[in-house]
Amino acid sequence: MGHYKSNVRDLEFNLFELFKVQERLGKGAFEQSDEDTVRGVLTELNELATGPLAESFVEGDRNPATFDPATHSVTLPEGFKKSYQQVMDGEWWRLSLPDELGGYGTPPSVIWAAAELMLGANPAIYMYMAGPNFATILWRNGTEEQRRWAEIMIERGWGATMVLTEPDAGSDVGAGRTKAVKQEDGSWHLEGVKRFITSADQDMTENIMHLVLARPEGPDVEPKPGTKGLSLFLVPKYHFDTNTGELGERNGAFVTNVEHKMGLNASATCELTFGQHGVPAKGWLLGEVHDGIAQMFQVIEYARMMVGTKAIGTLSTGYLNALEYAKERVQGADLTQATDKTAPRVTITHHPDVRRLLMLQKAYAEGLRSVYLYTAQWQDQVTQGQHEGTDFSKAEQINDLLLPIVKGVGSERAYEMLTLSLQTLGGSGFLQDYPIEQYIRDSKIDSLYEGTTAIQAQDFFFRKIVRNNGAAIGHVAAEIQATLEAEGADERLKEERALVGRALQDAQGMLGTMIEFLTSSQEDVKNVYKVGQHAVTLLMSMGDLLIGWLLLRQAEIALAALDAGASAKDQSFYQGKVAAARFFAKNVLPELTARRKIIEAADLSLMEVDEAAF
Ligand code: ST9
Ligand code: FAD
Repeated sequence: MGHYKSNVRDLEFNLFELFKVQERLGKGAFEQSDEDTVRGVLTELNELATGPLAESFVEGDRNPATFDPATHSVTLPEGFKKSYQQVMDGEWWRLSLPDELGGYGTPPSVIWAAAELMLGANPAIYMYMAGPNFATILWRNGTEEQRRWAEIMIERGWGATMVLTEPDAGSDVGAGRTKAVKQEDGSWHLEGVKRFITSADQDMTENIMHLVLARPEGPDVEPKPGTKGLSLFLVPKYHFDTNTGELGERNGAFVTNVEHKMGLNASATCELTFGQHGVPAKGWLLGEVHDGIAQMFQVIEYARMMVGTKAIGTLSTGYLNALEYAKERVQGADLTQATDKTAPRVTITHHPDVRRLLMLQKAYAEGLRSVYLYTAQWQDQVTQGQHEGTDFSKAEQINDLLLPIVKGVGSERAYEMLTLSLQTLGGSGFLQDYPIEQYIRDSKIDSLYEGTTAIQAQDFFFRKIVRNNGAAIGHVAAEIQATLEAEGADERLKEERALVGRALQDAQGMLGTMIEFLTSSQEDVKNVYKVGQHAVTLLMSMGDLLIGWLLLRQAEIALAALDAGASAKDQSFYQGKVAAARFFAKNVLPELTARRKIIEAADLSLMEVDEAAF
């Protein structure tokens, strides 16, 4: 058996029982999909994920991507390349393409459920599959000729990268100095050094299209500071015939280093140098100058969702591995017989503390899965609206609001809970005989790249709530309130409903206080520090609230299914849903009250501490 333990039953539960994707299938943008095709996609991908994809997960870790400085090239381990080829040959990347580029008309919620299987089994492989997906950015924003390039990228299975970060420009992308100088033939020559670029070289595809943010320079270009002065350039590794895609000369973008990392070792993280090796690094502007950051955010939004889903998928397999171990490991006597030295030894699932560890992991894994799929079902509505020409702005705003929760909360909680997965195994968890130590190393990156948690928290508060005048968050709060006040709600969940209600009040209280801090910063600018200090607490609390609410909705469905006489196989599944909702409501949600008090008591003392005193 490979390392990867999927949870297709829970994916189907979310898609069909909770978010009712079947009601959106077979019409409009999703004309081509029906319930059978969706279940078929999950079944087939599950086989691929648990088999060939999972197979090279360990090999990719123990034999990281290697770099040859003489040829500026990266080589990946053979087993890993085989897994990549299998998923590419299956054309699974088509799932996320629009119809006109050969997609299947699959709803985003189904695409993300499918993505969880690949990301949980072998995330680095998924990340190398960026080419066809990033081609859609050319398709959406490019000239007619660049749209042909998009087709070529897909037809020939090229790789692709997103290139923002520089040594002095990480979170602060606008500090980037890489420049692009306009040439008479309409192309641009790029000069500069980018770092930490994922998949900037590999030996699996014939070409790589780099999507690079650089500062344009030319007689008719007005320089602008910060992110608004950046443009997006298409910089291929090899030049190519723009009709046929046939490769030409090597372009002057060379990988000049590959990082040695804590985890995710199969994914090559590269320094990428432009125009410093005697060959100009030629790029072509996408769309208009200074549109770069907005265009790049089309990629970033997708990638932030991907990172959250990766973290959550990893937590799920971590939990299921821990559960399997706990069911078999015999150690100690039942606590009620602890003083009887002759009492029979029991499996560790009998110990209250192990149950605490397991139920926390389960509640977060299944709650967070619902959070990303709840987000994705708003993306379904965006896609449908775009197709029908109807107003989809509400769905778009709610999706935007939820992305920092999927990314920021998903990555932080997954990492935290994975340490509990490891803890469940005792000393064995520390060994490489089990996958959990690798899960922890591989998932730590998720709270860092694509914007650290602090950046997600600020995005959530300033852009997604304040700038949106609270419209999207107001809508989500109203949905939660509707669940709490629903007529005929199950009495057996009365206590849990009250606890979710209390958490909603606490979260609203936190937000109200943070808005007061912001408002008062107009009089004393330093008050904005209070927002900065507590933005992550707010983000995490909103995440917990969403999880508690979605687990409650899951429990309501589960109780109804049990009442209706669920099959023997499904009974434990549904009982588990009720147990997770109860546990989370009673053991996690009350923490929000304390966090609210902490935020209400915020002051500036932290900012007044002399740096030397740290
Ligand atoms: C990275 C990559 O880390 C990690 C790995 C990636 C691997 C990719 C692999 C993908 C695989 C795909 C596989 C597909 C397989 C398919 C299979 C299918 C089944 N939303 O606030 P301002 C824009 S990459 C939207 O003033 P500052 C907006 O245009 C590196 N847009 O910002 C705005 O203008 P306006 C990641 C947003 O103070 C403009 O920016 N690095 C948003 O100038 C300026 O906004 C980072 O993420 C948003 N949320 O700059 C950097 N926010 O306001 C993190 C901004 O007029 N740092 N815009 O609309 C930040 O995000 C900063 O906050 C900052 C600040 C740079 C935006
Ligand atoms: P810094 O920005 O220096 O942050 C350091 C600390 O300060 C963090 O805790 C951060 O939260 C905090 N901080 C910084 N600014 C603020 C602020 N304004 N408010 C509050 N806190 C703040 N980049 C790409 O362009 N393409 C890629 O493909 C890519 N892949 C990557 C793969 C890996 C494995 C890694 C490690 C990085 C990758 N990156 C990529 C870069 C990644 O996006 C950055 O590392 C990330 O955005 C953070 O930037 P930084 O590392 O410079 O940290």
